[in-house]
Amino acid sequence: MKIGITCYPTYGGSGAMATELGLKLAERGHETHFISYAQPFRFDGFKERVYLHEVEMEQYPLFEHPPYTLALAVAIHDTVVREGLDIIHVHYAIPHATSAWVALQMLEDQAGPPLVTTLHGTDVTLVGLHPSFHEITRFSILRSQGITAVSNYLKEVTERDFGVPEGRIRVIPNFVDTTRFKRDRDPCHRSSLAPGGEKILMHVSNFRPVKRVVDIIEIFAGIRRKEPVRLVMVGDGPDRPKAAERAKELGVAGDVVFLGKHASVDELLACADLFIMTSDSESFGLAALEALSCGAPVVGYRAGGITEVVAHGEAGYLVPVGDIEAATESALMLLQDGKQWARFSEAGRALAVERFSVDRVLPEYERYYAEVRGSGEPGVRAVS
Ligand code: GMT
Repeated sequence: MKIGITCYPTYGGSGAMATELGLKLAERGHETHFISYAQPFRFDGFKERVYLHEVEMEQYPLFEHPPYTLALAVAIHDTVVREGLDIIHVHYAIPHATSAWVALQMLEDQAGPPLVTTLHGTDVTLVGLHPSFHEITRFSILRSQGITAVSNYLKEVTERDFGVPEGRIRVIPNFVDTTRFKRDRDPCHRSSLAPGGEKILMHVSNFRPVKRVVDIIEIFAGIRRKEPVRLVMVGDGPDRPKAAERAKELGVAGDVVFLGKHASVDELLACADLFIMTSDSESFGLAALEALSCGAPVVGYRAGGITEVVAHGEAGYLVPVGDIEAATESALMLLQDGKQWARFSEAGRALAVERFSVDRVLPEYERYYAEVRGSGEPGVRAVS
């Protein structure tokens, strides 16, 4: 199959997942065409059957906000025509589902490939709810021949808040490459991240307000009082300065490392003893899954779809949003009890392998593509 994939190339779960999916599909013999405004951050090096079509955008002084949505529509349209795509798969509804719909309309009487939209999170739970986006997001989701959501939670929220009829959304969870995301890698960065042999607490995100990274610093300070531990913060975003400032105020800045954005998080997660995720909303929590695959138990807030990923009391602990004390205690319990830690570490790895591995999830996408393609409606005309 020739598959067109549109995603945000920037640091974030939806772009990471879309890229991993495209690369894995190519490994399985499909042809992947990424259509994006830059090279997706997890796509490096030459890969057979993988192509990148960059969205060209003309700068013009009149445009304070260049119309990216239109430029993307043209890029998708041109790629469909030139490459003869069998399917278009867009990740994150805004504005990708809309651009793809416009692209297919531009084909006029020609039959176009079906459009699959994967909902990832804030496209539905936050940004998509804003009055300036709600109606167009709803329209574009419903015009997609296939709609997937990364968790049951996200499916239910979409049905409720966007009036998507039951049965139209297929839940296909995110997946992890368990051969790459694993413990005990060589070379290991443990000695440079924790030169004193301390335990390593790790967080990976884009540091947006939804991630509540300041809470992580407070939880860490509580743990640090009782255990020799270092905090490794991977990623970057608007709340990084606030987190750094809080670390200084609490006197723990010396034990907090802000690494910035890293594409190879697998190398870093392989050294984590504990992963921490304090989002107040999380449709899935891809970074938590990648940590579990590396044998790092997860401590986090019980928010949205993360409960479908982290088995509470088996592979980690999920506490109420904002309960810094409970998160601190849970983390300490795991760090101080080697036997419990080993049990949780093993259970998390098993969960990743059995439920979320490439071999388990990728065929679900292949089957769904086949289903959507066989649905009879060529191109864009299918309506809810
Ligand atoms: O929705 C977002 O915040 C953006 C997106 C991203 O690109 O980082 O994250 C979402 O998609 C990920 C991949 O499916 C999920 O693992 C994250 O849980 C989800 N983020 C939120 O729901 C906050």
